Amino acid sequence: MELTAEDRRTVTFAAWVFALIAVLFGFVALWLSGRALTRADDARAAAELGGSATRVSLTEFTISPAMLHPGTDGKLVVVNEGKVEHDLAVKGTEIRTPKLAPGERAALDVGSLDDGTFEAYCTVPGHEGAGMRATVMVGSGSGTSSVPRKLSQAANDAADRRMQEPIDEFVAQLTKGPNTKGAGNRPLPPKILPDGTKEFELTAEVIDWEVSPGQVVRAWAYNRQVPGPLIQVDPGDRVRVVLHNKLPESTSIHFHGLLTPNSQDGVPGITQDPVKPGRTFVYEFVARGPAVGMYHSHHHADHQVPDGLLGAFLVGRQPRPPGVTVTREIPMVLNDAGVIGLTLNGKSFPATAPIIARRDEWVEIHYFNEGLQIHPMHLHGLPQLVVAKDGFALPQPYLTDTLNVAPGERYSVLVQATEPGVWAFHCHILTHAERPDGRMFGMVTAFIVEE
Ligand SMILES: [Cu+2]
Repeated sequence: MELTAEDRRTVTFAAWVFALIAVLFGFVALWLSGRALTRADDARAAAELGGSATRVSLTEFTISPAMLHPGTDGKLVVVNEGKVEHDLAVKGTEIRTPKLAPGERAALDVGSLDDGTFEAYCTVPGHEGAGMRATVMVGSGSGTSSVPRKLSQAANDAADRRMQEPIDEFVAQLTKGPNTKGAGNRPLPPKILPDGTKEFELTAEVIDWEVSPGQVVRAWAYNRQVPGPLIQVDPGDRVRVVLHNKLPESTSIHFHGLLTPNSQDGVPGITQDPVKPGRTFVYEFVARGPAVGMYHSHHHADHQVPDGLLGAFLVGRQPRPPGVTVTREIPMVLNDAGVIGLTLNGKSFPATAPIIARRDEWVEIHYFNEGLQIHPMHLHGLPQLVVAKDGFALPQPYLTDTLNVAPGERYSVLVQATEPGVWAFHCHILTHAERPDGRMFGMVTAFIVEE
């Protein structure tokens, strides 16, 4: 086959493009291997200079990172990656590296510092003013290790007392009542219409909501509560949900986990128009079940739902194993985002409500994950018998002590209050349950078994 001049130009051009791509790949490979070497170097230096030391880079005129967390050995590896001499010193102490020439490195032992934050800087005149400042964080709050390097007994006792405070506040609820204003999941009685339809009115508006004692946020709520009111109907009931939008933006309600006609699915742009501020929209369907559903916004849902537009919707009840009599059904709505944050039923510990049961009583807990993260819900002392997933009864219920609940999922578990005592009940992603200073918050409550 003969190539025309046009063909040849195309072939030449294609060859050039290939060559260029090959060269680019070559550069990327070189750059990557260079980086890998630098890292290997750093790891070796860190090992030589002391275990898990954290690397600090000095350049003109920054110290990077700006927050320095010493390794578990109390050391920082300081590297001068600039073009002139630098050093690193901790203000108000004798702790400093020698003057480092470009390319030199040294270990800085800050292990003698007490817990807390300290200013670090380069002592070369003018360099601190030009920006070579950083903070050294020792002990609690350190990203490297929450185990303080050095703590006096008094400081340890003070930390223990600090950690006891929210627990005392939680326990005081048993005698003094809730320590925050407002509670969600309050059962919403229906208005029975002449044809037997159960009508529920939901008003969406922005309200003040006390998440934990003194922490008031601007929540997006149904009927002035987070979670919204608990809706319970029976299979076969005709249901009417009247939504009044008093929010500053459009909204809708999606009945998650309930089987509704498509037109009632509540997805603006797909099954309906957005419900504009000031407008009312009516949803109608026949409840099918049993079902463990949720109702929540499906418009700007990324913020409207975690900000509070969420609630539990139960149809009928899950089948129970033979011989088990459940005395109470407890909705447990999990959230982790928006203004409400890490919460159980719209409250963060110590404002969460304890579950109190008499010995040998069976309670049913329905988890609803309305958040953006997974939550392994761990109950101490009392096994959880998982009987339904997303409202579908399991052919073979199973026992567990930690149940992973993903966003959108619902699990129904039965718990028998066999062992008296106060049993911790919390999400086992520990940063969802404890602050960096050790105080419990967020997704923590207690299951209390009384004699
Ligand atoms: Cu969690």
